[in-house]
Amino acid sequence: MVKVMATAMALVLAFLLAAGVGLSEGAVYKVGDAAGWTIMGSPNYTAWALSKKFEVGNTILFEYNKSFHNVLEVSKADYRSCNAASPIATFATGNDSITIKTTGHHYFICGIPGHCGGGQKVDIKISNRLCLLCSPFHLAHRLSFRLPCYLRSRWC
Ligand SMILES: *[C@@H]1O[C@H](CO)[C@@H](O)[C@H](O)[C@H]1NC(C)=O
Ligand SMILES: *[C@@H]1O[C@H](CO)[C@@H](O)[C@H](O)[C@H]1NC(C)=O
Ligand SMILES: *[C@@H]1O[C@H](CO)[C@@H](O)[C@H](O)[C@H]1NC(C)=O
Ligand SMILES: [Cu+2]
Repeated sequence: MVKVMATAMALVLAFLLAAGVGLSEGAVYKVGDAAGWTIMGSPNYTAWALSKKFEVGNTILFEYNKSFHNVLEVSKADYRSCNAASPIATFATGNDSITIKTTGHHYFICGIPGHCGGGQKVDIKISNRLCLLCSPFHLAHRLSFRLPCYLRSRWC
């Protein structure tokens, strides 16, 4: 009996993991929401990023007028100092979709002189603590269970 229950629980957990991962994978976040990637109105991209719960597999969309801006993925040091001279990757189409494949910080700045210093920079952070647990909590959250929601906010 105990064995049957353990097997059933393992199956449920496996289902939740699979479903949770599947749900989060397709999400697209447009940087700055309606404002997009700009210096007009000085959007606070730090506050924007903090308001999201990014997960591996999410897509970050930078929408901007390419006559005035670009997107450089940079190191932490270059993000801090707004150094545009040695980017890890450069995007310049004006409509760049970047899928985040790893946990940790992903730093992006605008490479046009003065823009990063003026705040056109964003730190996309994907937490790596107890990652496997996040997916079922994510699903449970969508299904409106309150307790997993609390646990998730503490652990993920
Ligand atoms: C942007 O938002 C962050 C987080 O809320 C805050 O710490 C920071 O002071 C804000 N920056 C500006 C320039 O308002
Ligand atoms: C970008 O800005 C230039 C100059 O204001 C304008 O002519 C052009 O139409 C804009 N492009 C887009 C895609 O908004
Ligand atoms: C940007 O690309 C997305 C698809 O990746 C598309 O839905 C959207 O309309 C595009 N926006 C512009 C301004 O071209
Ligand atoms: Cu710019």
